[in-house]
Amino acid sequence: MLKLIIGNRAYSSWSMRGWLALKQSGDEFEEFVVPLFDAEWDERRQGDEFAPSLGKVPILWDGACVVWDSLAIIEFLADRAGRDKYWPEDESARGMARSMAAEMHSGFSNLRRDLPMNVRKSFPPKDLSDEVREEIERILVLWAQARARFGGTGEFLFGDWNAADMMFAPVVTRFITYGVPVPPFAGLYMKAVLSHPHVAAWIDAAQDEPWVIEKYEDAA
Ligand SMILES: N[C@@H](CCC(=O)N[C@@H](CS)C(=O)NCC(=O)O)C(=O)O
Repeated sequence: MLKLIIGNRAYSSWSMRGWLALKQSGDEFEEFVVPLFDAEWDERRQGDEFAPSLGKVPILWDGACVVWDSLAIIEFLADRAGRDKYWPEDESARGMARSMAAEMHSGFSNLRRDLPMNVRKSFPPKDLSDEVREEIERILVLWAQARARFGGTGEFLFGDWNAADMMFAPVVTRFITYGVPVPPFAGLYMKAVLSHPHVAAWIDAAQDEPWVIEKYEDAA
């Protein structure tokens, strides 16, 4: 059976993406949650199961085959479960969806650093640096363009729920956690993401986790 190793649901945004991708496949899988940065973290990451990614999660094992890194997991599962479950059928839409997923994967480092994911918390809106503001503006432009060009009658970026939405789901939760103001179209999109059953299940399960990482519990 497929096995997915993830970090805490409360804080691990890359794990959330990998887990959403695996849920989308419809395949059964075992999951192992490892508490990020706990007392055994350094020792655990030396273990064979973690070695291929140098300890970073998510990691997907399929028998002896191992795939790490959220975007690689999406592509591996798209090959296995069917591309249409992950990417739009239309070529132009697919090109844009892949580009947006890749830009999320390689970019927005200021946003990721200054607004770490914590799906259990909501803080009062805080002052944002110019760099973070620019990244938020870029995300909103991408969302608006995808919705306008390819959203059709669906609720998601490209109409139906797909890999681009999975990549941006932790951005949606960050916007909620830090009270980032968004235009109405984005508010509707974010509501749809949070209502998606897989996203809702992830956030729900995070509430019961025992682990707390203090540095992510303070909005300062
Ligand atoms: N590019 C990787 C990033 C993976 C990553 O940095 N995961 C974090 C958890 S969200 C992690 O394992 N951090 C622990 C560490 O860096 O030691 C991906 O897309 O999966």
